[in-house]
Amino acid sequence: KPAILSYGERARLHKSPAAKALLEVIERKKSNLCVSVDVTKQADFLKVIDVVGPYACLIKTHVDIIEDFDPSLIKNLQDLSVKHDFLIFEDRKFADIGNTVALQYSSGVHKIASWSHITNAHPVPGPSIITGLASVGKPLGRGLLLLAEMSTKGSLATGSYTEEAVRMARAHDDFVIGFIAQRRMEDVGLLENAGESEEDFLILTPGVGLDSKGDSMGQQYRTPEQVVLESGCDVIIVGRGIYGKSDNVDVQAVQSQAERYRTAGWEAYQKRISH
Ligand code: 5IU
Repeated sequence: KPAILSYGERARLHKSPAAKALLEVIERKKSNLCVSVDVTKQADFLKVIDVVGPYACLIKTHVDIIEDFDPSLIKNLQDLSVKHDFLIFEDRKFADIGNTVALQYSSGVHKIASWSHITNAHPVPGPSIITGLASVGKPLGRGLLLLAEMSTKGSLATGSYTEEAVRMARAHDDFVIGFIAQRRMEDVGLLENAGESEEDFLILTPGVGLDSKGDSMGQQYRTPEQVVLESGCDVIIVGRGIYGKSDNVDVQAVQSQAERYRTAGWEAYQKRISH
């Protein structure tokens, strides 16, 4: 089995500008923590991001849940991304035909492609969803993650669905930089020369929590150690475990949780590469 490369080594080898930038920031900040900020007011959104920014390589957004959205939010988000040195991932989960997703990605109120370094898509429509999104995102140096698995109870993204997602990504690795998944995908989808090819898909993993096993709506949590060390994932995605209850942002608590998850994620990675 080949040795596990460090994030920094992978950054040097990667051909995708988006993947390279993410791997570089992970190495530079010693953080494989992506903070998911699912809050509904601009002020809370920016406050949480300003507090967690120093500890995160990536901030994951759902821009469509912000009820007082206006375009200044994007400018403020971009300013925070420069101030704290993180990338932006709009968790849009595109799922329509190529022509429609290209419009949803480029246009509308949110113009996601103009500010989000990374976005994601369900593979359910087939490869045309990738070519549709790539027509907009590739010229901008963006990267796409395919949803190969989900963290929720009863997810249908398993077995041959996950395998087909991996095959689709392999056929479009000029734009697909990785997967939302719960484990590494090297052995999925029958790669004949597993471990010998130059492919390097990033695995970003939601459903991460240190104090809870799940919520009342089907979410399931695993610890950073299970996700990074045991399952070999690259980036932990943490939401409520860090920002808690969004209606009352406690800056001290949010900061200490961000620090705690960042440390847990990085220690799990250091154990993984030293094995
Ligand atoms: N998310 C998941 N599971 C998945 C996928 C996305 O939780 O399989 I794909 C999103 C949903 C939410 C964040 O925005 O990741 C997790 O938030 P919490 O850490 O608060 O559960």
